[in-house]
Amino acid sequence: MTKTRFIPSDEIRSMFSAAMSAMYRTEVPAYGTLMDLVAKVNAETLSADPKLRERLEDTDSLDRITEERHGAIRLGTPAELAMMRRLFAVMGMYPVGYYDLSTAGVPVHSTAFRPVGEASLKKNPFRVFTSLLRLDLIADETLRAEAEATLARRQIFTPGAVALIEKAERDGGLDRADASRFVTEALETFRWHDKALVSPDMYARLHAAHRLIADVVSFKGPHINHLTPRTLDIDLVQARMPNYGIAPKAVVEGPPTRKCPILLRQTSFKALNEPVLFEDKDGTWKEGSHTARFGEIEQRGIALTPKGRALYDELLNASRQLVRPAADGSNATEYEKALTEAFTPFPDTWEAIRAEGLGYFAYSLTEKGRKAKAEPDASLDALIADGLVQFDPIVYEDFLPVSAAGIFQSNLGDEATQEFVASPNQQRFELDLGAKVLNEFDHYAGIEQASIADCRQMLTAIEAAE
Ligand code: OOG
Ligand code: NI
Repeated sequence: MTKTRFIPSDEIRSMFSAAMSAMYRTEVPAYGTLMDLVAKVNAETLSADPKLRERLEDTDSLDRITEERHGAIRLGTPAELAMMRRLFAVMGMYPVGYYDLSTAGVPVHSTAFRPVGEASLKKNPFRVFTSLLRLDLIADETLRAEAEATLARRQIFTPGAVALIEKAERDGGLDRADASRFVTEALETFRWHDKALVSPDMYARLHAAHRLIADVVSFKGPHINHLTPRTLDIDLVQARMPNYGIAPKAVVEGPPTRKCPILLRQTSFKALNEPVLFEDKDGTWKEGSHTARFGEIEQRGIALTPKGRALYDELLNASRQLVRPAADGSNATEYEKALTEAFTPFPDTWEAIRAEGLGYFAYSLTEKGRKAKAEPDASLDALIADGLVQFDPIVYEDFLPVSAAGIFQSNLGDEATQEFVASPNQQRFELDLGAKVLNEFDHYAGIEQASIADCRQMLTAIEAAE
């Protein structure tokens, strides 16, 4: 019997990410422009900073950056979320982290589906920020019931996609032909539909309750609402966007500009107003419009430990107490100044970030270390001081709730701020998802620990190898 040859899930993810990018490029041309700008800025940054290029090359991270992007979708029901988890699993993407955005006036909670483990991340780190609408946060009971009924009627996955998900689960993988069919079928779920599922009147009522509710409930599927390339210099891209005819949002979300980038900085351009047809009760199609899809870029820095993250949250809060960024950009300069000042207590050298236990690092042997031998009980600090071991920051692969809320807000129309009572409900989310989300801190700590163990093993086994 010939054994079926499954293709690696990492490869299916790469195929899917490329297909999604091609689709979005034709649907939202400004995304293509942004990709070109990012590629240019990245090339310039690398040629101006040979040391950065060398570290990225040595850690095998350079290739992934040009291919790297994340997207976002918003789902309407627990069943959609559960099936989406199974769909992403076929591509080696698993739910990591829980984000409650209700505090920020957005009636959703979310996770990020992404590859886990260093090898998979290096192959292709494609991730999708996935939100589930929380109808329980909608006060109007009639509207809630109507929204639920509309959502219950739609089927966002093609029968072909579902069949292939089941096949992959049953057999443990997909062969090349199935994988390629799977990518085509799965892509359908993320496509834009210009014919709404609801009447103009219902759209207006949903929209009045919250623009996000209208975005989720009115359509046949959870259109991908942005795709975000990764840049090596977000300030430069932000500054140049207007030259390319793109108007960026007022301020960059996340930490201030630093020598040693931490976590994640993001900026976006405003969502497009797109023509949509709504079917009236008499069966005629009425012209209308909807704003949902936008563009975003991000710069990723080091993943922080719980201690580092607590300091980040504290400093970000402190700066926001001083200046809250206005949507129209009128106080952008003051906000940036307050942010930079608030962050002075956060050390800005890799050595200090490491010494204070604020960030996660991957350890490797230096040139000297590769030829040396060390005592098994030598401390890591001693190995570093002796020049045998070096360390590189581990990239933050996840998201930030305050930033995500800022991105949501800037694209929902800035007047749409609405207050909800904070009500994180990770348990409910995991029940709907049908699985627990992975804790991102444990994951980074595991990568760090494994790199230390590798160094120690090589330093003590060197003679046997020679
Ligand atoms: C998701 C917004 C969050 C990010 O990069 O933080 C996000 C959305 O608007 O659906 O993508
Ligand atoms: Ni995003």
